[in-house]
Parts: sequence; C-alpha cells; structure tokens
Amino acid sequence: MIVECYTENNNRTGKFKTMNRTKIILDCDPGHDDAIAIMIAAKHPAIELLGITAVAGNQTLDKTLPNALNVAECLGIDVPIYGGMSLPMVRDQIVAENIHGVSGMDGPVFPPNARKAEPIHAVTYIINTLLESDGDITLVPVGPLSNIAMAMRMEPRILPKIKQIVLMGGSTGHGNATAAAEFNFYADPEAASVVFRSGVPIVMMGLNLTDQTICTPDIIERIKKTDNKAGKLFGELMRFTLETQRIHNGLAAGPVHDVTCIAYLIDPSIFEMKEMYVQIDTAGSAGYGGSFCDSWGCSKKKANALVGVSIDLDRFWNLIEETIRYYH
Ligand SMILES: [Ca+2]
Repeated sequence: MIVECYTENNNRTGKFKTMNRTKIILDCDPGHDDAIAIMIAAKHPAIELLGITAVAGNQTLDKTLPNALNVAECLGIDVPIYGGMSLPMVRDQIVAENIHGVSGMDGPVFPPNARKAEPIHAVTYIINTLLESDGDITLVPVGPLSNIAMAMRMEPRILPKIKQIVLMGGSTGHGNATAAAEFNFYADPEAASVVFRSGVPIVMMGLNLTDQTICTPDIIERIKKTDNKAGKLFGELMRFTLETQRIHNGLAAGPVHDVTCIAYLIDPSIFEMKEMYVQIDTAGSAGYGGSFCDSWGCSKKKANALVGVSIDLDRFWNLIEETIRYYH
C-alpha cells in the first residue's frame, strides 16, 4: 500500500512522502519499552502493524498479555492481540521483576479493560499468517524468542515466508542478566539458538546499542509537551524504569531497547550496522544465553545477522517525538 505522510502541521515531510508500508508482527513481553514499541509501530505511517503477539519474558504471560491489551486499549490501537508461549522451550522460567515491577509494566494505572485476546494461540497465528502471506512480513520479536522458535519448529515451511526478523536481544559485549547474557536471550537461549540457525535474515539490536537509548528526564519532559494520551503514557512508563534501571543496572536512566527495532524499520539510516556470524551459547555453563558476535570474522563463517553497532540518538528521539505527535 502506498501512503502519504504529513506532519502534525499537515506539511508534507518529504522523508516519508510515499513509501511501501512495512508489514510486521510485533512479538513482545510488555514491558515498559515494549509498550513504547507498540506505541510507535501502531502509529507511524511507514509501518503496517498486522498483529501483536505476547510472550512470557519481563513477567509471566498472565501479566504480559493483559499489559499488551491495556496499552492497545489506552491508545486506541485496533489490531488483534494473541497470547503465546507461557514458558521457555527448555530452561526454567525467569522474569525481570526488578526492572519492570510486579505487573511487568508498573507505573501507569489502567482502568478495567474488557478487551480480550484473540482465541487462537500466538504461534498458530504466526504460522497461519506467514503461510498465507506473499513472503512480505517482517517479524519483530522484542522479548524472549519462544514464540518465534516454536513456530519455526512446528511448521518449518514458514522459514522462506519470513521476509526478515528484526529483533532486540543479545549483545556484542556485556550482558545484563549475567555477565555474558542479555535478558531476552538468557530467558530462552535454546529459542534464540533456533532462530539464529534458521537461515532467515536477521537484524539484531543488542544491548551494546540499545543501552545508549536512555530516556533521561529531559526527554520525558520533551515528550510530555506533545500533550496527548501517548505522550502521557510514555511519561508514566519511563519515569518508573528511569528509577529501576538506575538502581539495578547503574544506568543514568531507562533505555527504550525495543523501540530501536521499530526505528530501524522506519529509517535504517539512523543506525550503523555490521554483518556478523552470531552464535548463541546453549551449553549451560557461565556463558549460557550469551551471543558470541564474530565481529572480526575469526570463525570464517558466513554472517547470519546484521548487528547494530551505533545509533544517531538525536535523530532517534526526533523520530519518537514525531510519531507520538500523530496521536490525538
Ligand atoms: Ca521486551
């Protein structure tokens, strides 16, 4: 579909004057930064959000799924939402309650929500949608990769149907769940391994890049000036993680990790990327869930991922603000 995009002043932006909208399925574990990824994906004219699938991650599925429904209801986002895997493929479950709170998305308080998830499993939805597609759908997983890996294992015929996978997870360097492993990969390392060995084109936004997207108080104030429901929710979400990330991870404020995937699909020129061979450690020792990114080509193996290495933060936050202004 060809769309035209206008700024809030109804001036043609030029940048997004005409474009093919990128069809995506957003697979998430809301999650504060997941909520903002939903917010941006649902409103930016370059993205066609086909569906939202929830997975256990930052919290258990009985919390992440209602969180997704609450965000959608709050912002008037009319896309189907599906519940998926409530447990990892092999390992015991972990959650990130220290960062995201008891609800998985502490901070905003939502009114009672009558909206229900669709009556089929997220993995079934992903399989059916891909099989019926023309191979033009991008999967955007921003939580543990349980839903995506299970879909690949249940129905391998989906593999050539996936245009690409743009994911948040892993790191070229440090972890945040362990010294070696980033949380999304550590929460389901076997699923991450299935995805990275699938042969599907992968774009990886890891901690090395996403930790730079810290949402400081001045950013929160700037977004607040949008003076709409999305800007208000943004502030309620980020004020909570600003504090927990400072206490638990020593960061100056809370990063919006997952949003980098949506920003990349809207404007990849914001990012510097590098092709690498990425291998996930599933051996169960100190490196469990770690992503070994062969940035020097030591392994001589063909690259299986395009990995984010740097980001233009000014342009990134401009894009976030511009998209939030589309809400009324
Ligand atoms: Ca997430």
